[in-house]
Amino acid sequence: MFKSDFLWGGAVAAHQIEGGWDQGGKGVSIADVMTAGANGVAREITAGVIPGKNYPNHEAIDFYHRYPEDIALLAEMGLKAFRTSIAWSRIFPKGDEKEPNEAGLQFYDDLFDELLKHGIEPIITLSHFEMPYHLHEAYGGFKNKKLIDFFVNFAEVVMTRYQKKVTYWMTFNEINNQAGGHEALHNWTNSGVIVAEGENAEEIIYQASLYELIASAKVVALGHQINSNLQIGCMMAYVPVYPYSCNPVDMMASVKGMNLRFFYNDVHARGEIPAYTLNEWQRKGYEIEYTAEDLAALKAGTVDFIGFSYYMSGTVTANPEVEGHLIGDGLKITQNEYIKASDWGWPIDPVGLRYVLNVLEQRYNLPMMIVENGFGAYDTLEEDGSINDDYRINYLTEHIKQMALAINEDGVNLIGYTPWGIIDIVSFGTGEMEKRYGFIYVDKDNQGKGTLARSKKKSFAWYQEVIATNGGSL
Ligand code: BGP
Repeated sequence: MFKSDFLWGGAVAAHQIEGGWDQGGKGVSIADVMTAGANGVAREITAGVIPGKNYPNHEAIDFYHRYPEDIALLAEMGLKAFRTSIAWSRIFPKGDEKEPNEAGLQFYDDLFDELLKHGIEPIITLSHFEMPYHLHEAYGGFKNKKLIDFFVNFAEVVMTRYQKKVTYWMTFNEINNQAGGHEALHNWTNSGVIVAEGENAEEIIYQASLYELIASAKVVALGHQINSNLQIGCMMAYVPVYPYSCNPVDMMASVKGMNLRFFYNDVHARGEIPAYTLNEWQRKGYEIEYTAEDLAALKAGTVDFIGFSYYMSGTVTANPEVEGHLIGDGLKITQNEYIKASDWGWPIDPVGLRYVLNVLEQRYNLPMMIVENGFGAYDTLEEDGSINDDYRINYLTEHIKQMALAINEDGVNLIGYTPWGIIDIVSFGTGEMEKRYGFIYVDKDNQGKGTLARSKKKSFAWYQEVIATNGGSL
């Protein structure tokens, strides 16, 4: 079953939970210029902070001031690990300074001490869609090779400072979400790049991503020099791509779709740009720049573990007659008749998680951590204040059962599980508060109104029991 030291935890990201966006000397991050959207409506990204606009991350759930109370609740649930990110712009407000901001460093010292006091292991993402805004504005984000040094410098400062408090690190959150260069929001927030009209998004994002991958590899190597106990991983979004039919052309479409994800993971874990990507660049005439030294850096900085998010699966076809939306190279994402979707249209597929664990085990043979998984839903607050989120409990139960099968029957090496949004936070995709993932409810609505009071949902006691029995209660 689950190892005795299995890391049962919960996950969040700094910009979605902290608030205090301009406090303690913090600079503006790219997440701070994202206004609220809605279900099905993308967030607006403004050029700088415009007074009077609704920027949900500015206050978020005020974890910046309330973290002792929140961590006490997480400890009561029995959490062994807590994944969050370090807001880069708390440490380097503009990103290109020489000296870090001591107040920002102190905040995370205090936060990690509070977690450790309760026996909760911090798991830290270095960059979770929250690059200092200045690095986007003045340099164009990771389009610019200079960003590598800024990121490595940031990582060096925090890894040196927290090496005794934090063992598990990840470099870029969901780095592969930029694959194909078709999702403007992700492009912007992950690599800090905006693609102008008429530019080839795919080529630009490949270049920016490669610079991120080089930066990531340098940080892995540097982290090991700082302290050989550090475990440094990557963080990938895994949406497995199924073939729509057993038609061989659909099967090959799924291979191509999976390669869009594997590219990033192959570089992180094998330290080489895979042949299918090099061939694609050549075929499409992309002039991606890198040096022999960069390739050596990739080789010298392969990851210790694979962190990934899993929410859903996708289905792809190469058949022009099947309806769906094009994702490039003639591939179309289409409906899967065997799978239902959430209110936000996210396909719910627990077995897909077992499939991903198998594929990754066979491909990389590295320890794995599921660092995001969860069910975004509208919750109903009953008159007595309770929230009966059986839909969330069901979703999580089914996914954990598949994890157990992957461990027991398939022999995968899974070391931890940190469900997403363990406490209600701002949704990344929509900026809404009411797309809730938490086991702890936060009284705040989409307009920003509410007392911010915390209360336990039904899932709180359920997860407490799962952890207490090491998964035995399922
Ligand atoms: C992932 C991100 C998270 C997160 C989650 C849920 O892509 O890493 O930051 O928010 O998805 O997405 P959403 O908040 O849009 O429901």
